[in-house]
Amino acid sequence: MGPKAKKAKVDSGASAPVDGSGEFFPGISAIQYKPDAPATDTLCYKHYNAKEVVHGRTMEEWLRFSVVYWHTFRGTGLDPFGSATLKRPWEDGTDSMEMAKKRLRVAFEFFTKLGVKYWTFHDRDIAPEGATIEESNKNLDEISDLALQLQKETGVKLLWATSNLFSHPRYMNGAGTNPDLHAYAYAGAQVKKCLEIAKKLGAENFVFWGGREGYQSLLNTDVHAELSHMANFFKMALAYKKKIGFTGQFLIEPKAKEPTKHQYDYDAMTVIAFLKTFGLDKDFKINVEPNHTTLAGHPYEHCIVMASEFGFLGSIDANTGSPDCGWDTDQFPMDVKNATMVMRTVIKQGGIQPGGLNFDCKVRRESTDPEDMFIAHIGAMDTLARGLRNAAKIAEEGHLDKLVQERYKTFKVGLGAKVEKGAATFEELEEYVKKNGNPEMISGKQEHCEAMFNHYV
Ligand code: XUL
Ligand code: CO
Repeated sequence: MGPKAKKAKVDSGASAPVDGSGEFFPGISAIQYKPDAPATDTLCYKHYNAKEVVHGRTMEEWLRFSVVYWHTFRGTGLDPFGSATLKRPWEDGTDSMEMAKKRLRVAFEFFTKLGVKYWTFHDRDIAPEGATIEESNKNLDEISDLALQLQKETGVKLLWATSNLFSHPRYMNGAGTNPDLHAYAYAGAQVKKCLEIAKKLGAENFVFWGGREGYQSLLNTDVHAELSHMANFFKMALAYKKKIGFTGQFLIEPKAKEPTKHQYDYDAMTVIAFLKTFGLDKDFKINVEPNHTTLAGHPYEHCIVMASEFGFLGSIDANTGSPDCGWDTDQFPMDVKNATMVMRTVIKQGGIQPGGLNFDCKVRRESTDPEDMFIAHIGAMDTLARGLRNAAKIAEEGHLDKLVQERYKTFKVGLGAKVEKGAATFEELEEYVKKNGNPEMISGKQEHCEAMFNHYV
């Protein structure tokens, strides 16, 4: 922690009571920035100082943190081998409207005490599914009235909403790729309503994660039909967005596998190819989740970098997997090197707005105390804050950028510049070789870069 950070204005950004009062987390006060707190104090920020200016913007503006409703308020710790472990004191064990309203109040107390300005949800997280679409929609209307009121009272905003098109048995064969028109139509009706709710709550984005859009076997699947239907589904969503005047950014979230063995939106580059193939590339960006990137067999930051380089990075589901296991563990991101790589990309592209860093993460089923919900988010926010501080220093000192520029310098002059413009020919390349002979061996300097990177983290 540099002296500059210590002198900076201290403000957790929260309007929660600092005395720890509040109905649902009575022992926990609004989380404060305490850069000198001891290692054992994990209920304070040691690096994240919301209003401090780093690299020309406040940390809050760069980081745009968001809490997810599904893991944090609907997660029970259930796994394929065991039942719920996370027994929250406010839950009454029902999926009633009364419980949905109480849970929403719990969530807003949590957001406020944490000092996070955004939240995200699936339609079915916040309101119970009814027996008919009309009943489900009515439930959503009622719950979103309360959400709107709580947003107004606290200043917490909706980063994005999304439709759950994967939990209900009707979607077992997919939603926008379902071979049965009836299930496909249900998905359309559901997204239509969710777009209305997103508009009502001022969502800054809207996410499509292709939950069961993929295949289990190519023997029973017409992949061409399924992908074309999915593209037309997105075109209908765009038309409805325009019709109702919803201005949020549309995002597709790639994932390589799980729940289907092959998910169509495999990774960032696959999604870009899909968008370009079907003429959707001007209307959608990508919400990258690094745990999905690693499921695709790529390095942690790969999809973030690829999406950003081609102008498609819209938002980030900031989480991590365990490098030693091959499924979606949705852990809180606690690795400072990874966070530095992420924030380096965010800085390079001039910020992640109107997207954000959304904690699509769950506490471990063994982390059973309600305070663990706070500790997990604080730890992850501090990790990304450290990533931001490191990335800012890397950008300001410019050594890594200079090294990369230097590596490609032959493409800035003469024939290289012509290649970059797309104006060169094979004949000219041949002539160049005949004139200049064999290229020299030029070191890639990887270890030098790694050692330099380590200097900043
Ligand atoms: C699933 C996943 C989803 C999306 C929203 O792996 O990441 O929670 O973020 O549907
Ligand atoms: Co996600």
